[in-house]
Amino acid sequence: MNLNIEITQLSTELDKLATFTDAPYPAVTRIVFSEPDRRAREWLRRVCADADLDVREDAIGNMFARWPGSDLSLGAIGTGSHTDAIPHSGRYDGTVGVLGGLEAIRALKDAGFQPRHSIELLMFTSEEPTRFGIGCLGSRLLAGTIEPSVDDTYFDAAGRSLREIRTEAGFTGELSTVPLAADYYSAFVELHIEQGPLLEQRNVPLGIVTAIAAPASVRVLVDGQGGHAGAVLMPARHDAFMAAAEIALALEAAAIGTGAIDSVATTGICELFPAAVNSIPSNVNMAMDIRDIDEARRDGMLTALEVACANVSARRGVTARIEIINRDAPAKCDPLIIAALENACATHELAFDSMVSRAYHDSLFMSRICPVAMLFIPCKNGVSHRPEEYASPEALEQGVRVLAETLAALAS
Ligand code: HGY
Ligand code: MN
Ligand code: MN
Repeated sequence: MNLNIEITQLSTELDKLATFTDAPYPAVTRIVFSEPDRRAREWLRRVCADADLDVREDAIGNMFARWPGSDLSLGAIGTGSHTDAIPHSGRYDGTVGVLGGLEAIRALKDAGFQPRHSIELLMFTSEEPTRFGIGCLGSRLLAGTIEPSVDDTYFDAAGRSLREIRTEAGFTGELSTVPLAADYYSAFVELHIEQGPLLEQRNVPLGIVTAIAAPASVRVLVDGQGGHAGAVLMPARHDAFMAAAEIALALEAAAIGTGAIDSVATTGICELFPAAVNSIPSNVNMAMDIRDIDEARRDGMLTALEVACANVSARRGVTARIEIINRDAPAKCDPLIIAALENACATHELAFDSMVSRAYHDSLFMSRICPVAMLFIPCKNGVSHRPEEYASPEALEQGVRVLAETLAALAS
């Protein structure tokens, strides 16, 4: 299909979206339901309405912009991603899938394409775990993989509940209305930056994702004995931080020890109490991110963490509790959608690599209710979650073009 991708307009929109931020240029911070997030949502509603799409939002703030097809009895073809951004990050993570998806739809409309299946653009609420400690909140609720009761059990760092915060942002329906019927979508395709260096290193313009890694995140709460940094002698100490440090190192050893390159583990949060230089830490709160494309290996790392907590607790006279925040299965991408992406690449004579996604995405949870696949574009030096994050206009154009071609094939 002869598609005209308006890359200048897309780049302008990506730059506009980046102005909704709590961090100074060029960084982006857009935490879910914060002021920048709410202004970004308002802007995105307008931009979707300007493209003559039917826009609605659900009780958690997932946004749906629909291009009705000729046969409304068919499951829609979904595309989209997220616009929330972790602190001091970049302007392409997630937004490429939302605004690139919108541009793909506009290009199809301009080319006179008539979809049989409706095509629907999604902007998922809270893909990042920043505010509530768990990622993909909007897509998890859409897929029914977490209970609506999280409305009153998820709290942000200020102790405010999800219900209170989302209601204040104007989303007042019940979360029980969010889950979608299994046949609501017949396919979902997400365009995203690779967030890794492989495509750029191999000089390949596109990546077709075959599987998405299985993420788990846990809290480890260590309780020891505090005391005076000078008066308590070493043999008498039950230092919570030294125990926590051993546990964190044990987790790293477990990830390296699987021998598989897909095993990764990170201790991303470590809060000491009372956090005074001359006071032995009495309590430590850690949060750990554990992933692998192979679920059994991922669970092996969780078991190793449990063993380390028990051994270190016994030896150091502390207690270490593990709280599982999430422990998700991986996703296999759908062969038919992968084939449609491959055909679209061939149509436009664009090379691609087949690859796994080590980052999780909303597609991971959409895979619980419909067939999914993802299309990656390169990002400079593989950098993401940092202000230097960058995707070139050429990479964007190629990604949007193949996405549009794929959506047309799936919606015909
Ligand atoms: O952490 C992730 O994989 C995603 O970028 N939120
Ligand atoms: Mn991210
Ligand atoms: Mn993302």
